[in-house]
Amino acid sequence: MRIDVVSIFPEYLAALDLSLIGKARRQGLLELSVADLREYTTDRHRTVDDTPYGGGAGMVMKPEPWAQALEDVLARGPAAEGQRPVLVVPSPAGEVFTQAVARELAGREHLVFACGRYEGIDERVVDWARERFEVRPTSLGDYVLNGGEVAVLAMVEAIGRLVPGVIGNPESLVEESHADGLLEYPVYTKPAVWRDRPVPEVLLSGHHGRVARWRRDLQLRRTAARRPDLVAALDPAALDRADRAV
Ligand code: 6GU
Repeated sequence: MRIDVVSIFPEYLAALDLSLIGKARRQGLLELSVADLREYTTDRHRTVDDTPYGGGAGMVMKPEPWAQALEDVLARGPAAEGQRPVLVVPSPAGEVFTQAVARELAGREHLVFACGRYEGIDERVVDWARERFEVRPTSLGDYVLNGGEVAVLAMVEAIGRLVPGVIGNPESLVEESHADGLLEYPVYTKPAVWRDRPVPEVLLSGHHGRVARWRRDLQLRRTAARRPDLVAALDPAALDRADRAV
């Protein structure tokens, strides 16, 4: 998979050299490149923003540097084989990024992230880009960040770990939160008693069936308590099938 990020703060993305995602890059599983939007300006001050038409607070990112940067990304990307690259535009006004979106994007060959700052990017860039990319305005959730960079760190990590080969033990992807629409069960390790708190007895029983039933019940109770919205979205038939299997 190839990932391009365009930002006026490329240093923010340095964290993608670390940990599992950094290792995947060094192994050639992910090809990740970060471009500085200011490299695509032509004036002496390397201007990327201007005042909004119609008035109002804040500044808007100018269209021309974005078009130059995205054209460069297209020119250097993998030769398109039918599939258009995906252009993810991080924005609190986007569609919410979920594990399902992460799964979908993990299957694509070329992802481009356009990090806006200030009040956003001139909307004509988005319209222009729709002729060249599959454009996805995407939000992490209902709160406001100062720019897309931190959101891109989160999205690239969530997507990158789903790319085959990036996680050593793919079994760990099966049992984690959101894999089956439920939250993860609680986990414990040694010692068996810590500061007068014992590990739940069933986990020491060696009885795999009882352990699986206990974990499943805690997943259901935890999800109902913390995320009733997730419970409402579950398919009851699939839930019954899964519960008969445990
Ligand atoms: Cl993706 N961008 C910004 N600027 N703020 C956000 C966000 C994204 N998701 C939630 N808040």
